[in-house]
Amino acid sequence: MAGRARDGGIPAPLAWVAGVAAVVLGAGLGELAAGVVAPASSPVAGVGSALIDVAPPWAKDTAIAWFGTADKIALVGGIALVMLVVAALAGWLQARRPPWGVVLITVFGVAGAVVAATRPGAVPLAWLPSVVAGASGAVALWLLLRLLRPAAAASADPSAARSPQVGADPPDPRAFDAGEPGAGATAEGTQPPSRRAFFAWAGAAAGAGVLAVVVGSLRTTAAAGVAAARMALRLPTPAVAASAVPQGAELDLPGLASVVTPNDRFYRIDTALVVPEVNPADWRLRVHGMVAEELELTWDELLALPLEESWTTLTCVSNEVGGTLIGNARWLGHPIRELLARARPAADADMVLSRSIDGFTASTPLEALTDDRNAILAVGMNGEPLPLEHGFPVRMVVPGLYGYVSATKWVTDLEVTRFDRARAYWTDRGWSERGPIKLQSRIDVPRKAQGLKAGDVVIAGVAWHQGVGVAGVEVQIDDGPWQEATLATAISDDTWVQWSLPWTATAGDHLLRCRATGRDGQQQTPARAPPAPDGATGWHERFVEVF
Ligand SMILES: Nc1nc2c(c(=O)[nH]1)N[C@H]1C(S)=C(S)[C@@H](COP(=O)(O)O)O[C@H]1N2
Ligand SMILES: [Mo]
Repeated sequence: MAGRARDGGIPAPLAWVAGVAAVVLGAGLGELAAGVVAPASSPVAGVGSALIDVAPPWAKDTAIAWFGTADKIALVGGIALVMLVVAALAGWLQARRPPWGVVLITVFGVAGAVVAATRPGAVPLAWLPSVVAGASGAVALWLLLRLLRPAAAASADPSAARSPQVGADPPDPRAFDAGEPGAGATAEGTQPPSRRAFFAWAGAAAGAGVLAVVVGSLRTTAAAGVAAARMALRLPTPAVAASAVPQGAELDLPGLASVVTPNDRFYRIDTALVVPEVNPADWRLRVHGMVAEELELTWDELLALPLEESWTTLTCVSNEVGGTLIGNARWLGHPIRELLARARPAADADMVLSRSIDGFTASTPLEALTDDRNAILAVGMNGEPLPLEHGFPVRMVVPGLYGYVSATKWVTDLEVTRFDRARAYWTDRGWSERGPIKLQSRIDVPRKAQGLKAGDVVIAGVAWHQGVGVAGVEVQIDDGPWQEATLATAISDDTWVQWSLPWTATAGDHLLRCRATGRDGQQQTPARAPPAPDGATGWHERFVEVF
């Protein structure tokens, strides 16, 4: 009987409910606080961002392979799930071994605060939302279980409920009434509090938590002055305009990726769980390191420089053969080579380490930024200011290199250095130091689950070899001869190009394959390689069923 008195006799499911309700309230208040302080200081976002940074490369690959660009939603969902499990555990601990449940929640709050405060770019109050979350969760759990204790003790030993001496944590039945939440003590002080009151309070706590999340996210949106600043922007007219999309560049086939990718359909890959909000008025770019002259550039100074437009197809190194982590846009920006010419890099420098406001870094060969390709500090994408998630206000775009070694979004710092002196974000995680984009081609149509009817159809897709250009694409149907597809007109050697081949499809199962040839004569290798460490290779194959 002594053991029963110590654990208060609270059934485990009630303890779990108490834990979950307390943590939902705490997490909700934490998100609300983050809405006021800074979105990136949210406990969930802070822990998520830290997880992204410490995750081993295989975990990142798996996340992208499983969830694609929904990897962040999956991560947040995973964190929420873990939090619920920990919450239930905390409830159970607090019922069985007080005060360890409260301690557990407090420890998580403190850990969250440390993580949030030490993130790159953390605001001074970044620790606050986690402290709010931990403290309110811990207090809520303690109060909720106090509600149950007299009831549990009463059901274990009716006479004991009237004695305040029962249990390690002497409950005061008078303080907790069986009535409505907030009703306070009534005359019937010796009545054991009911579970109804517990459920009402637990429900109220969880409901308040959910409400706080909603209000917190509204606050965040309202506070997004950066989005408003972006909307109000008008970009200068380019000093050098991009070529128009040539006639015949767009085959306009249903299911085929359009030759220009609209901004809202452009793939997004980055480590930023919360999109950094950089106000153009506060933006600065520092150019420093192995240079004769350090530079600092403001937004107004950048816009006053001659801006050039160019077409570049951006590609992610994580793109699998046949994958969709690739897009083509018309970028507006100032050539990085001009800035570097002003800064005058040392003769033995061979790399530029670009850094974003959130601490991400990329190592780009100095040569790729000083030769005559269109390596730019971009401010515009398809005729608009960069969307926030694509690096507003300023990012890098470098034709011919995978994004992880060149396309730094929210860029604020260029350090001229050497490959043997500094390492970039993904290089530290096992990816190749350099990342030239590999020659690739992809079949877009016919689609797998299309329900293709026998007869005349078109096989079509895209091919790319940025910086070099694509000379041709061949298609093989089943194990027949390789047939030359017709290339659409390429916008430039830095963009992908569409291709097509008419096919009289016969009923049955078929295997389609494609391979490209570069303008330099290189043929796309059939050797299959995974994305890590420097980009996938192999031929894209697609099975189709024809009825
Ligand atoms: N600040 C920052 N910039 C970044 C990244 C990042 O994680 N953080 N990811 C890079 C990678 S891996 C790619 S493929 C491109 C993707 O650019 P997009 O999201 O605009 O398509 O951004 C690059 N720039
Ligand atoms: Mo990438």
